[in-house]
This record gives sequence, C-alpha cells and structure tokens, in this order.
Amino acid sequence: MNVVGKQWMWKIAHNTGQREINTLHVPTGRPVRLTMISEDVIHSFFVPAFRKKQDVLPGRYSTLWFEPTKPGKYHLFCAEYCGTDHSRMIGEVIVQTPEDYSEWLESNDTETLAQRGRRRVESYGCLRCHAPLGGSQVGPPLTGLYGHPVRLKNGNTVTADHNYLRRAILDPQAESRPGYEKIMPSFEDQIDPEQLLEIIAYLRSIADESGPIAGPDESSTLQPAGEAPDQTEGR
Ligand SMILES: [Cu+2]
Repeated sequence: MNVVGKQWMWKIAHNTGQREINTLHVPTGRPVRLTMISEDVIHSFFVPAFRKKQDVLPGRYSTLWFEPTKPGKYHLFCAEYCGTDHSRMIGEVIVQTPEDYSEWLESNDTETLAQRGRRRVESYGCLRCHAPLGGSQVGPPLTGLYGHPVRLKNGNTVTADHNYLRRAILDPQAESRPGYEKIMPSFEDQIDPEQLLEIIAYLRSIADESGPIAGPDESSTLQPAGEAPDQTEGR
C-alpha cells in the first residue's frame, strides 16, 4: 500500500486501486508494507499500538512493515512537527478480518493502481520512446525493469526499485544508461507523487514480461535480482 503525506493529511492508495484519506484499511493475518513519500516537508507515520514509526520524506521513498493481528481501530499520528496543523494530521488504521477487508475492497471497487499507471504512461507519451516500436528503441524498454539490475553510464549497477525509478523519471540525466541518447526531459514539474506511485505500480506489474527488443547496450550477463529486499528500499 502506498502513502503520500502532505500538510496536513495522509493520502493512501491501495495497490488494488482504492484510495482513502486519513484512514488505512488493512486485513489481519498478512504482512502489510507501506511505501511512503511526502509531497512537501518531513512527516512521520506513527501507529503507537503497533510500535511502528517511520519518517516520510520528500524526495525519497521509505517503507514500513507491520502485520496486524487484531481487528479494531488504531490511532495514526504524524510524529514529526510539520507546521501549523501538525497536531491535526491524524487518522486511523482500521484492521479488519480478511473477509471484512475483502468486502471493503469490493464495495470500493475501482481500477487497480497499475491500470491507472498504464493510462498515465500513455497520456504522458512515455511509450513513444519506451515502447517496443519494431526497429530501434529510443529509450530503454519498460518491461522486465522493476526489481532488476540496471547498468548506468557511470559504471555502477543499481536495482530498479521505487527510488531508482522515481529518479529516472524526475531527473533522467542524473543516472543515464549506456547506449541511450540523453534526450529524456525531466518530469519533475509534471508528475505528482500520487501519479508517480501509479506509474511505478504499472512498471512493477510488467516486471516479469520481457520486452521484444533489448536495449542496444544491455549486458546479457546481468541476472535479474528479483524483488528488492524491503530493508534496502527507500534507505
Ligand atoms: Cu506531518
């Protein structure tokens, strides 16, 4: 599940597409991972009953894990002073049985985050350069990217996790890839944090598809690393 903090509210987007503000519905019996970012200042996601607190930063994703065991409503606070209405940046984590949670999902049925992301990718024109067009590829393919190693021009190899993909979209020239021209513009001022989470959800949904055409300088010796360990994501 995805969290965007802003003065002064918590905006939640479930991977299944449901959105809520200042409430977070979660089921018992399975671990929940939150991917969190701020769209302004530093906030901190704090659920005292879970003994869980994590800074929510502008500019970088952080993550928080918990596994709810008991249905009920639990206080959610912002634990980092974030301006005038900081003390009102509060909410509720609503823990439900798996049955009740499924019912809640169904009664709020919507397109998934990844489906929304796919539409964003189309409307921003990303596919003009990143789609397998047949002959040549202007930009790297988007399939088989999330969670996989990516070689950079500076010689480093990074895992294409949430934070890498965010940087690659907002500031594409900072870590450009060998074999591709430096022509991608920055989307810093165009894509808001919620849209970005949708786009990354889409990229994640096609992580196991292989693009018909590999990039011009993709090393075949690079092995997919699979899902990035949660501990490293966002740190
Ligand atoms: Cu705050």
